[in-house]
Order: sequence, then C-alpha cells, then structure tokens
Amino acid sequence: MKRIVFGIICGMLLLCACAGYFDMEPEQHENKTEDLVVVGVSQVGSESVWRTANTMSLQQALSDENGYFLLFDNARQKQENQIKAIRSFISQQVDYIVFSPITEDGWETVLTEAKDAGIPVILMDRQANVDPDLYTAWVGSDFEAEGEKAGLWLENYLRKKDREREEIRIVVLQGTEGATSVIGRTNGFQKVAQKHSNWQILEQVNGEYTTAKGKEVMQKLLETYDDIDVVVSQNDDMTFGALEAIHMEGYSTGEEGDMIIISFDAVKDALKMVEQGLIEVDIECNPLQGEYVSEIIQALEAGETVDKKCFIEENVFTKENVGEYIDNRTY
Ligand code: GYE
Repeated sequence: MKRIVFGIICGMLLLCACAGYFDMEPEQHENKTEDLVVVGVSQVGSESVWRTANTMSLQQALSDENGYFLLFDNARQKQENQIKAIRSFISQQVDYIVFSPITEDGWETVLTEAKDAGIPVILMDRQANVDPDLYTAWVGSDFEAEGEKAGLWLENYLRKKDREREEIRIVVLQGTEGATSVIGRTNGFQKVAQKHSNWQILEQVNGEYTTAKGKEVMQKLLETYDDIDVVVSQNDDMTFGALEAIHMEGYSTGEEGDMIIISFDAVKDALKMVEQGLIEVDIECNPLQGEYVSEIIQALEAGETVDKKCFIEENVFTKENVGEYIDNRTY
C-alpha cells in the first residue's frame, strides 16, 4: 500500500474530526492512514434513484471500518469532470481508481496515464471503449440481456393477449447518449423487435435518464403520435415523468389501459407501480455493486488475479411476482 500524500491526509483530518481522530496519539495517526486502502471513485452524477443507490452501496462497502479511505467525486454528468477527477486521483497516488464511465468513448488518454502511474482501474456499471489492458476489471449488468428480456416479455404478453398480428406502435425513451446501458438495452430490445414485422418503433428519443426530461419528451411524443401502444423507458426515473405526461393527457396505462409501460431498474417506487398495474413490467438492474468492487480490491490486495468481467444477476418483475420483493427493496 502506498503512503498517501499530504492532500489526502488534510482531507482525512477534516473527515475524522468528528470521529475522535484527534484523540489519538500521533503514531496512531500514522498507523491509521498507513493501513487504509486509498480508493478514488468517480461517479457519473446523481441523475436517478438507481445512481443514488449505487453511490450509497459504494460508500458503505468502501468505508473506513472496512479498511478503505475513499475519495469520492461526483462528475455531475460531465465526462470532463470525470477525467479531471481521475487525473487528480493519479496525482494523489491513490491505490485504486474506480469509475463508471458516463459514455463509452474518450477514455484512452486518461486510462493510459493511470496505467503509466501503475494504478489499477476498476470499471463499474458502464464500460469504456478502450484496450482491455487499460483496466483491471469491470463489474456491472448485462444490458443487452436486459433489453432482450424486455422484448421477450412483450412478445409473450402480446401472444397471450392474442395481439400477435396487430400493428404495435412503440416509442423508446433512451438514457444518456453513448452510455453502455443505453447501447445494450437498445440493441437487446431491437434484436427481438426485428423479428416482428408488426412492431413499429415510431421513435427513440433521449430522455437523459431523468424524470423531468422523461416527462418533457413523452409530452412531445404524445403530441406527435395519437396511437402509441407501448412505451419502453430505459429507466424508472424517466418512466415516472412519462407516466405523469401520459396520465395528464388522459391516457391510462396497465392491463386494460391504452398503453403498455416497460421500464428498467426496478427501484422500490417503480415496483409499487408494477403492483398497482401502472407499469406492466420492470427489468431489474442491480445498483448494489459496492461489495463486488470491494471483493475485487481485496483479491488484488491478496495478490490474486480477478475476472476481467463480472456480471451481476438480475430479475424481471411483473404483477405476478413483485409482491414478494417490495418490502426488502432498500432503494
Ligand atoms: O439504469 C439509470 C442510471 O448505467 C445502469 O444509469 C446505469 C443507468 C441506470 O442513471 O437509472
């Protein structure tokens, strides 16, 4: 473990002021900072409930009590802020860099700098389009499988409702352009959609993964098309906004309603809407990745090799099974 530099110690002194740090003898300070694994985390932002849960999971897993000293930076949806944060972690000589790349492209230079500095990089949630030698491991979801699950669910649902030959008019609300989760969910859904000549994707619009934007783009779609059968919304936050717009226009959603809503993430409030029948299906994306990241770091600390990719298991929630999961949902 590297000796951490002055800047970190200053930050730590501030953080530890309330935790009795100043009650220690000077040599205990030294031991304390020497023993901690220093991790710099660059988070995308705080655009969604999923993201907040992801951040909390990291902060809990990479805590002081667990032997970490965490430097956390919120990039507020800007790649340039993520690059700045990573450069600052490099100059502070952290032991590990963990980050969720906002989009897939544009990381070659800064990750080469991290490699040259000998700092292992762990990607989480989204992926980076770089030479795999530039990072040590990635942990996250199989987004293409998520998109495919959404398509297969719709296929099955329409079959059950005897609507297999009907024209099905679909709109897709996408998240942040260029993000792995958007690319994967879009491709996965397309894969199923292209097998059905009666499915017509009217438009795919960018709702930026937020409730406000989801509402805005849904309002526009409702003005443009008067017969939307299915809304595929690539996260729950956009779904919340879209539902507001849909209900405001006097349309209903759910089994006997005007529109079928397919959502992603499966946060608690959305699961409640699945139970109420407002959202037909929610494809789970698990944000609780902190423990996985910590396990990777612990393995690396022990000198073990780790898998390059670690996929998290995920479920699909409908009215039939959602009841047993709602109470235990922490986010
Ligand atoms: O679905 C969305 C978030 O990349 C999986 O980003 C993540 C997505 C998640 O803001 O809510």
